[in-house]
Amino acid sequence: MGIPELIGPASPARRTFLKGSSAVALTLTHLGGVVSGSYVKSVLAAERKVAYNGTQDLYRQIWSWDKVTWGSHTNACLPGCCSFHVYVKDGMVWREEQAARNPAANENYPDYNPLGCQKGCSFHANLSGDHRIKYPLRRVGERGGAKWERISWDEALTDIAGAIVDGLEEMGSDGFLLDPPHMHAGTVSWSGAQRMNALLGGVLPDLNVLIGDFYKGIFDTIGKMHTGYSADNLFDAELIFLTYSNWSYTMPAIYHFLTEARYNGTEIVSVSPDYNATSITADYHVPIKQGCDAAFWLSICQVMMARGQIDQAFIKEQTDLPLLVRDDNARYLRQTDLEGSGRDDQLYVWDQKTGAPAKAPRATLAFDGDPALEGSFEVTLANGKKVSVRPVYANLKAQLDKNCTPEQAQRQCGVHPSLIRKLAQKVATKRTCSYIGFSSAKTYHGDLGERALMLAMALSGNWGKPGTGWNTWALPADHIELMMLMDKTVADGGLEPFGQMQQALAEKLRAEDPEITDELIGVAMAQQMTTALGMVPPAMFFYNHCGYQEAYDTKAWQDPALKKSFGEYLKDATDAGWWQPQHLRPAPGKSPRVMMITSGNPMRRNRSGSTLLPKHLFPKLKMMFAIEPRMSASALYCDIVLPAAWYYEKTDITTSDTANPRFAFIEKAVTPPGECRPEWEIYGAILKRVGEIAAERGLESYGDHFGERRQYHELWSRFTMGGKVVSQEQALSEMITVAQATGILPAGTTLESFRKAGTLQQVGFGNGFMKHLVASDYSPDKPFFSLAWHRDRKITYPTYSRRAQFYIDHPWYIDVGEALPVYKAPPKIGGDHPFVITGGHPRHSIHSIHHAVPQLMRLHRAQPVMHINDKSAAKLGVKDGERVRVYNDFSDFEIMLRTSPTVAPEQVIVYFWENPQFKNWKVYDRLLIGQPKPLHLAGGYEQLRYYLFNGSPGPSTDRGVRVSVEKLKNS
Ligand code: MD1
Repeated sequence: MGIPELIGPASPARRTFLKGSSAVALTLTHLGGVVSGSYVKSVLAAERKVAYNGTQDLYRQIWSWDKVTWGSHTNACLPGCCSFHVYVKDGMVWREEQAARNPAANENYPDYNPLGCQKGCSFHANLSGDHRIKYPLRRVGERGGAKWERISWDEALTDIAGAIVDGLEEMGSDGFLLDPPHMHAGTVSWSGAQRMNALLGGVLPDLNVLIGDFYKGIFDTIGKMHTGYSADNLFDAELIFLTYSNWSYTMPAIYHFLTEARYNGTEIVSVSPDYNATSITADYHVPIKQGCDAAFWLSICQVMMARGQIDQAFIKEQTDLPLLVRDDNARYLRQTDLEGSGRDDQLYVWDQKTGAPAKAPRATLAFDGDPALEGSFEVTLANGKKVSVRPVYANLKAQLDKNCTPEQAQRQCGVHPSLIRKLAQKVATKRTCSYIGFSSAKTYHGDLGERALMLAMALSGNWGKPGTGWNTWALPADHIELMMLMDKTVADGGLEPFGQMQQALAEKLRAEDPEITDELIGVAMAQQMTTALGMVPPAMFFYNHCGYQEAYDTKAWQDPALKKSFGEYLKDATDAGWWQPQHLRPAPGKSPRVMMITSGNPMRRNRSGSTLLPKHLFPKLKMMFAIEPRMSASALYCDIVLPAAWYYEKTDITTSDTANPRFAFIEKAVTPPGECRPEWEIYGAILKRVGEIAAERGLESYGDHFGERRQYHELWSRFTMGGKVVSQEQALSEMITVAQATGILPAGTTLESFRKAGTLQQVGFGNGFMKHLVASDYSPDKPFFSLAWHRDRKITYPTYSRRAQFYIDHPWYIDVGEALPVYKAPPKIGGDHPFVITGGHPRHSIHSIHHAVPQLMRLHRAQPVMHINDKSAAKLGVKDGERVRVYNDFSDFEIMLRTSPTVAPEQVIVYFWENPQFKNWKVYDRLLIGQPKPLHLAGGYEQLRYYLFNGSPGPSTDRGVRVSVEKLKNS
C-alpha cells in the first residue's frame, strides 16, 4: 500500500443499524452506481452494518476505506499509464479515481492531469461482473457449445501440459502456437507469455502487424515506424492535423492538450469521412472519401511545389528528393552504374557547385555541395553508355502537376480545391504536427496516404523540431523484451550475453559496411530477437494455416495494378529469399497442435477470424486453452479456460508510451476471487507440469525449428531463471531491475521505491533499438518529439538511400506504379457493394473489456449498433433503432442502426463489439476479410525487411471493405 495518508477515517464512532429500513434500501439503491452491487445486497440482507444518521452518513460511508492503493489499467490503451487511487473496503474494490499526480514538463506547458477516463473510473465493476471466471473450466460437449465443468488446477494443468508434450512430440516446436498476447494482462504477463513461447520454441504471429497497427507507409519512407511525441508537444504546434482518428473517443485522457493548444492560436484540422466527435471542435473538417487520403496530401504537395513554398534546405539534406534517377530504367543512378563496381546502394546527387554527379554521403546527411532539385543531366556509365538522369524532385513535380492538382484531387477524394489551397498555404508556413490514427494502418492503400502526408511534412520541413512530427507508437521496452529472453537474473549476469551479442553483431556488420549506423545495428539485433521469440508475419500464417487463401487470392479484391495473386507473389518473394523458413512457420507439412490464448481475443480481433478459424485452424488443434479473467468470445471456444487475476488483483506496472512518458504502479489491492492466479505463475506451472509429464513418459527432449533439441526438464528452471523468479512480484521486481539498468527508469528504482512513488516518469528510451528509432534525446522536463538526431546531428535514416525516401526503386514498386507516392482508388474488397464500412475504437470500451460494465452500458444502447447517414437510411427504408442485415460477397451479420447526419452518405461505421453480443454470435468482423496488400511482400531492399512489429503485409486492412445493407423483415 503506497499512500497511507489517503486512507479514510475509520468506521464512524456512532453506529446505528437500521435493519431492512426502506429509507436505507432506497438510498443504497441510488448509490448503486458508485457502491458495488454486492455491498448494497449485503446491507439489505442485514449482513452488514451501516452507520446511519441521515443520508449524509451513507455518502460518508462510501468515502471511508480500509485502504487506498495505486492502480492503473494495462488494457492496451494508448497512451495509458493513467495513475489511479483504488479504494478498498471489506476486501472489495468499490471505486477508483484519477490520482492526478502528473506534473507538467515545465512551467511553459500544461500538465497531464487528471489522466484517466470513464473506462478507468468504472473498471472495478468488471472485477465482480457475471462474466468473471473464477475457477478452471473444462469444456463439456462441442467446442463453442458454451457448456463447462469446474475442474481443479491440477486437472487443468495436467490436460494442458499433456497436450503440449503430445504436440511437441508430433510436430516439434511448431506444434505450439501462442496467439499473440496484447498488453491487457499487464507488463509482467506480456513478457511472461512470450518468454514461455520462446523457451518452448513455439510460433507467435506478430501482434502489431496482426491487429493492424503497423504503418507501412511511414516504414517505407524513413525505414522505421516507431516515432512519436509527448502530448504536450502539441502545445508547440501552430497547426495540428488529426487524420484517421477521433481523439474525443480514443484519447479522452490527453484530449485537453488539443484544446489547450488552441489558446496559442493553434488551428486544428480533422481529416475524416464522417463529421466525427472530434471534427465538431476542429477549426476545419476535411470531408475525405474513405481510403483516398493520398489524393488530398499529394495535391497539398502539388500546390506547395507550384508556389515554390518549400523548405529546400531540409529536403536537400534529409530526403532522397535530390537523388538522381535514370530516365532509361527508372532506377537510381548507382556506383555500380558509374564505376562498374562498388556499392549498389551508393547513390548520387547532381552537385550544382561542380556541375557533376557527386556521391550522396551514406555515413552522414551533411553534404557540402549544393544538390540540384530540378533539371535533366547527362552522365556516362562505366560501359560508355550515355544516359539522362533527373533528381527525384523533378520527376515528382512532373507527376504531381500531371495528376494531382486540387481539381483532380477533388474528383478523387471529394475535398474542395479551395480548402486544399488554403490548407497548403498553412502547412507551408506553420509549424505543423500530425496525428495519424491507427485506422490508416488498417486501410489497404493507407501506406500511400502516409507517404503522401510525410511528403507534405518534408516539403515544409515539419519534423525533428518542437511542435512537429506524427505519432504512431514508441515505447521504452528493453525491460520487457529482455525479460522475454534473459537466462539469468541481472544479479547473476543475465544482461551480459546481450551486451556481448550486440558487440559481436556490431563488429560483424561494421566489417561489412563501415558506414553502418547504430540504428541499423539495433535493427539487426531486433531481427535476431524476432527469430528467438518465434515471431512470424501473420498474413503468411493466416494464408498457410488458417484458411485465408481463397480470400487473399481473390484478384477482384486487390489493387488491379497487381498482376498476380497474393499466393503467387508470396511464392516469388520466398523464392527470392526475402522470406525465410523462420518467417513461414509452422513449416510446410506441420500444424500447430496446441494454442494458448492469453490476453487476446482472436475470435474477435482477427478479421474474418470468427468465420475462418473454427473451420480451418481449430480442427487442427488438439488443445486450445485461454487464460482469462472473463469469458471472452475466444475463451468460449476453448477446451480449457484458466482463471486469471485482473487489475488491482496482482502487482504490476504499466508501459510508458511517447504520448504519456510515465509508468504507473498497480498494487495488489484485493485478493483475486475464487482460484484466479497471476499469469506469470500460470505459465510457470504449465511448464513445470510439462517437464513432469515428459519425465513420466520417459521423454528427455524434442526437436525445435532450428534443428536443435530442447530439454523438457529445463523448461521450468529456465523460465524462472533458476527458481529465482517464480512469483508475479519476483518477476516485476526483476523487470524493474532491468528497467533501471537499461536507463528506462531512474537508477536505483526498486519494486518498493516504485510502489511508494506510485508513478514514475521514464528517464530514457533504454539502450535497445527503440532509442535509435525515436532518434531524439529524452528529457523529463521538456516535451518530446522524434527524429531530432537526423535533423540536428545529421545521422542517416535506416533506409536504402540512407535518407527519408520518397522514391522506392524496388522493381515491384516500379512495376505496380508505387515507386513514388501516388493516389490509387481503393479496391472493392468484399465485392461491388454501395457502402464502405469503417470502424474505430469505441467511446465506451477499450477493446472488448468494458462492454459489460453497467455504468457504461447506460451511456449507450447496450447492444451493437451501426452508424449510418440518416438520408442513406431513409433511402433504404430503415429507421433509427431498426435492425438490418449487412452483407458482402464474403459473409454477413445483423445489427441495429443508429442514424446520424454526421456519417458520410456512402459510409457505415461499426465500433468494437464482441461476438456474443450479436445474434448467433455473428460478429461484424466476420466480413472484414483484412486483405493484405501483396506489394508488402517485397524485400531485399534495406527498409523492406521484417522484424518484430514491423515490415510485413497486414492481414487487417478492414477499413473500407464494401458492404450492402438491407432492412430485416421482422426488425
Ligand atoms: P485484443 O483485445 O488484444 O484481442 O485486440 C486488440 C485489438 O482490438 C487492437 S489493439 C486493434 S488495434 C484492432 N483494432 C480493430 C479495429 O479497429 N477494428 C476491427 N474491426 N478490429 C480490430 N481488431 C484489432 P480484446 O478484444 O479486448 O481482447 C483482449 C482479451 O484480453 C483479456 N484480458 C486479460 N487477459 C488476461 N489473461 N489477464 C488480464 O489481466 C486481462 N485483461 C484483459 C480480455 O478479457 C479480452 O478477452
